[in-house]
Amino acid sequence: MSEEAKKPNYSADSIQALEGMEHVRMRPSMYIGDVGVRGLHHLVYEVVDNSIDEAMGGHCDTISVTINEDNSITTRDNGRGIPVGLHKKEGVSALEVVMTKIGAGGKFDKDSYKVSGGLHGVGVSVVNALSNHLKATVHREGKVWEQEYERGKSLYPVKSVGKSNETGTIVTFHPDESIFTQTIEYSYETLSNRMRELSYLNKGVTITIMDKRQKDKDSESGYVQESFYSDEGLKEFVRFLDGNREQLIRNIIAMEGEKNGIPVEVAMVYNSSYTENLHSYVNNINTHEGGTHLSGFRRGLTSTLKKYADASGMLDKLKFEVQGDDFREGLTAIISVKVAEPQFEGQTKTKLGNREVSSAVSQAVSEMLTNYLEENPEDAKTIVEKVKLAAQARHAATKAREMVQRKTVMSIGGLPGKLSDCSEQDPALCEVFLVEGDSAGGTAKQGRDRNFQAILPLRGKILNVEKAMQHKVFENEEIKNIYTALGVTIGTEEDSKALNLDKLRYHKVVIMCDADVDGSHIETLILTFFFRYMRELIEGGHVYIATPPLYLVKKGSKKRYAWNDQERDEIVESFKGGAGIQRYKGLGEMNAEQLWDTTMNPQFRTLRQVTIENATESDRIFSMLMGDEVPPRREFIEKNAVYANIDA
Ligand code: 0RA
Repeated sequence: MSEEAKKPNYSADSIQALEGMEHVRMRPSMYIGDVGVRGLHHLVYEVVDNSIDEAMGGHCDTISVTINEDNSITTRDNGRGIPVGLHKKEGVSALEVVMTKIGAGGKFDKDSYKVSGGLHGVGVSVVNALSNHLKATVHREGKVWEQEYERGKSLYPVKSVGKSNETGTIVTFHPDESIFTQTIEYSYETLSNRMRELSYLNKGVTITIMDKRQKDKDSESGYVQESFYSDEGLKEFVRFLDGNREQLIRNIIAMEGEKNGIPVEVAMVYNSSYTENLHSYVNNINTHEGGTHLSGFRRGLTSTLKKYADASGMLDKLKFEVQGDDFREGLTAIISVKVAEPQFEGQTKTKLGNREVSSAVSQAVSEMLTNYLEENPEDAKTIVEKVKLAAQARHAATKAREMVQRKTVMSIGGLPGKLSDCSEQDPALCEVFLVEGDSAGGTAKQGRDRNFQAILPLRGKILNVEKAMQHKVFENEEIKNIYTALGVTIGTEEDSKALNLDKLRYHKVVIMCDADVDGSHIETLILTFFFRYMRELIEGGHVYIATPPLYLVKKGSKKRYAWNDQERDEIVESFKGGAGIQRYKGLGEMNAEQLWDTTMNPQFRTLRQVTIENATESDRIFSMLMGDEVPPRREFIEKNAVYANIDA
């Protein structure tokens, strides 16, 4: 299909509204990304985006989102309300046009920063098309107006149902099960995280979320609910993100203003960790792949700090050059820009392409930092010291990193001795299992299909990269083995830490651990490593978690596996008494054939794909989890990753 045909149709007098709406139902992924968990939640963001737009225009300060008992969603705002008057060209109410015409959803005024690319900003009509029922209620012009729809088709003309001296829009929609076949169950956690994020990104707006499926007798409404309001915006966001880290300077450095007509907001702080922690947003959308605003930030930061450090003479004794990433060790920063016509590029369309944004951000950051350094000489000294230490550590790590690289570049001979490789040569067809422990590794090796499945046993607990300096990470034996086995190299011309996946040897990397506390911990450690050092691997959809069964239920020659207690009980019941239950405490308790049948055979296994739902939140949680305590991994997983059940 041509690029043109993939885009939603934005031209005003194009094919009929109906056809547009039907196209959304026919090809929903083109409009909302996918029809899984992500797309389902995207419907809510789409409506809330419109409310946020009202807030950004200064017309709205309160937004609420309610998950109803039946998984329908109600959003409310006190904005101007969707116009209800006659839309001359279409001959129906503007509300009906906004709700039923693809691409007409946008504002009629141009002073808002409505997103026109990426996945957001496709319009409420898309939500309408993908809902089996939607009701819009508008308070405007002294009245309450209403219209309902089924699968995007209006059931009656817009009608007035009462009086009101307020303004605002209320939308209740129920996602269509025939579109969202995987699930229509909303995650409170996911929505709540996004609402918190939005409140930091749009200070002064109160955003409330309520879950009518969950009772809470201590809350005002009797249901689980939270309310977010941020007075200081990004400053508070940075404070929240770094809540589990040790702050190195007295204040959070922040600026807000307009440069070359582009609204720019930045907040940053240094902490005692070794990780760089940058998050960037364009029109409230997290730009995972970065782009011009992020490179502008980096440039401004490097040049300003370098200038200051050089002038201070503190780096005079250093025998090598300080590099860009030295300035970012232990840095947590958020960059948020508003761009009228953003161009999104990259694999996931989350990389900002607009050239003019780079210098705007760079200038803003230079001004902000120059001021701060001048006014806070002690903090300035702390920062330069930190940069110096980072440079020295990097220098020490270079050797270790080169070892990893050199090994990886080598052909078969360089593969780790512990790797049992597969015979297939096409990476797209190959899988590697990272297996906890040598004994389970042995079983997996016997049980696998050696044509396309490779096994890499990992000894015990791998290094906690969250607490280790870079050179320790690259010196770690198990981690070196992972790099080498996967064929992943580090460092490009642009960025010494960037990942190179061109030579990735397996398109599926499966973490296979025991279903016990230790197994969970190891799984978390491996995920932390991937998140910090191979994030692109996760983003590319290459990381999976195997799900070994918890029980074997046996009666005579009848055998069935169960993955949870409920399944176990159902099987026991179906066997009508006399069944024996074996609880698998580890992979090692299964023989090769059982492991193949239940966990490795693509025909019967369930792999859970690891995706990063919210990088900012994941970051915070990894820093917390891998700090000094090791809380249960279950909790962490639920919060951090969306697992798509795939039977691949
Ligand atoms: C079109 C035009 C105007 C506002 C909106 C749509 C609007 C849409 C949504 C969706 C949820 N809440 C919303 N609030 C407003 C401009 C209205 C005017 O010019 O008065």
